[in-house]
Amino acid sequence: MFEKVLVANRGEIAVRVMRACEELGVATVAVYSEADKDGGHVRFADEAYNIGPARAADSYLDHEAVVDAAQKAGADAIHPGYGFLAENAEFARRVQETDGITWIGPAADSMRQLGEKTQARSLMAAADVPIVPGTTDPVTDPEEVTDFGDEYGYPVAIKAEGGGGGRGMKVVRDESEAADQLESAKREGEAYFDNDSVYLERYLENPRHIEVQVLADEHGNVRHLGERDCSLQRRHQKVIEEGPSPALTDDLREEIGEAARRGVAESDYVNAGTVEFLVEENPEREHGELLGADAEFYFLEVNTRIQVEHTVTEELTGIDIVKWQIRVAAGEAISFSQDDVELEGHAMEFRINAEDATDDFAPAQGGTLETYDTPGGIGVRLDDALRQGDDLVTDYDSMIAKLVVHGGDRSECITRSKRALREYGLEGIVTIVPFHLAMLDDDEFVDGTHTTKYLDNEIDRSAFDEYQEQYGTGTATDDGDEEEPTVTREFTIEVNGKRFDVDLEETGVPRQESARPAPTGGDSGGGSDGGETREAPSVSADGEVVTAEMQGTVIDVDIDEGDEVAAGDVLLVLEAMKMENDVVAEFGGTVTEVAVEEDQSVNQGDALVVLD
Ligand code: MV4
Repeated sequence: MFEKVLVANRGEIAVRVMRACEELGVATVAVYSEADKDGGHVRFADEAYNIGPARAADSYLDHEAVVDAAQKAGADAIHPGYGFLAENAEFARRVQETDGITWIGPAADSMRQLGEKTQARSLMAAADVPIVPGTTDPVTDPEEVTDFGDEYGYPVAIKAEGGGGGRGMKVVRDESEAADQLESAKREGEAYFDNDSVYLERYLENPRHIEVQVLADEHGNVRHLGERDCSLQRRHQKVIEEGPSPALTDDLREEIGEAARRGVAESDYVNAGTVEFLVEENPEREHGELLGADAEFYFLEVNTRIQVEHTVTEELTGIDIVKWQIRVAAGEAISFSQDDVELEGHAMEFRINAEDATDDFAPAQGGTLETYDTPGGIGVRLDDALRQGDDLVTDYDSMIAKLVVHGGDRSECITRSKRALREYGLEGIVTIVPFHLAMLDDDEFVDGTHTTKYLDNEIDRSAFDEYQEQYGTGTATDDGDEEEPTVTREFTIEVNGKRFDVDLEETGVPRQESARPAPTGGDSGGGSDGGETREAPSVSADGEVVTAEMQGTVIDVDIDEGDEVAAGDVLLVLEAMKMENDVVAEFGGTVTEVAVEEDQSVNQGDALVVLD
């Protein structure tokens, strides 16, 4: 077994891998960019190395920087997580060829072979795995497209050889579109994947996305760990994944699982991977009716890495997939048989993205986790790397956590998921938690008849606004009414001996720049003291206004007018949320006005100091 593993990733997956290492008695090394210097994965690791600036290309994607850090740390293995370098065959080879460091993942050659979609299709066909009717050789001429359409019918999918995810696919609805779509697919393939080869498939109008977790070792053992249904996607991004699929009969489930195992056994694939399939949905299928062994399913692609949603399989089987990745890379044999793999109950994973579902899932532009109360209790797992007070890092993807819920069956899983999502106290950053609660009340989703098109083309989005209104957290995104920002404050009140948690909204809190006196009274009946009117501190001096980031009480003023301060100097201390918060100068300058004094209460946005 390894002594020390460097995790070449960030956020929740980095912590996930470190937890597996810790249980195996393996030391952990984190790498971080400037943007992540206060990151949760840095806190979690035994040691951490700065590998560059925020830009991923200069840090998390920098092959040499990662290998250098591993050598500096004396790591004897590298785990890539998902995203970043996880499916980069060139990096896998770079690590494989570095003495003393083992790559935790499939061999570079396997990545390359299965990453080329036509090679993958040929290999699967050889293993008697159904592939979508189409070509396994590239096509170059519009005639080939129209001949295919004449033989198999339209629509026809033109796919980039190097494609995957949501990129590199064009749909030809009739022969008149063939030439343009072929040209476009080749251009996109060249631009995105540096490979203009494209191939054809019959286009499936209503597919479900079913994927099978596989695990293989160097001793010829290949296991499948059941399927996950990832049909709820938005613009090719999965949002809720679950298992087992609510649409499959056990017969069809068994067929698909075995096909995945066969396909992987056909190649010399080693380590964890996922075989993706498209299953043709029956649009007339009623609630409770399942897709049987007569349903058509086809190989789509192989993901040669651990996936975000591996957690669903772990909760269903009790198998720690990441620990097995590490053991297999260290040369160990899989200790369980295929018959030992049993799926219990039902599990769902909710991706907690810092996005505003009422604003077309616009990613949050920033924010601080003022409140971070995590859900718990039976069947509730939270994979994250966050703690209260963390600032949102917006340099990378918007997913900040994964809520994974397990129940005895799908109904209990849904009920428990609603409970856990409502428990999740996330103030200061807008997230899609309200969206998830809306989905758990959506008939199509609850019936399990949604396909990969449902979220993009069919759902009624008005529910998102309603749920965000009721469960919304964090800073409201641009509501267009810049002049009247709203601050929500939580209070606990006691009436006749019974305690109630109430949210009070204060509208018209002064903006950061213009420290106007707060409205006397206003519709919230006053400020933090809940009833009297109060004057917010007002300033008139020239310079930048330093304002309160949160409601609180000034407990220490460290400067006077005329003082020279440098960036980072503490100007005053604000007591809020039972913590002492230093208010520091973000730039050097002269204090031209001090608008507050000790023991004064302030609201979020109130002027504190003016710096010139
Ligand atoms: C398809 C398809 C229908 N027919 N291929 C989307 C990106 C890439 N992973 C393959 N994808 C698809 N390939 C044929 N022959 C529909 C999709 C597709 C899709 C697949 C899985 C999950 C979500 C999807 C969203 C849109 C389209």
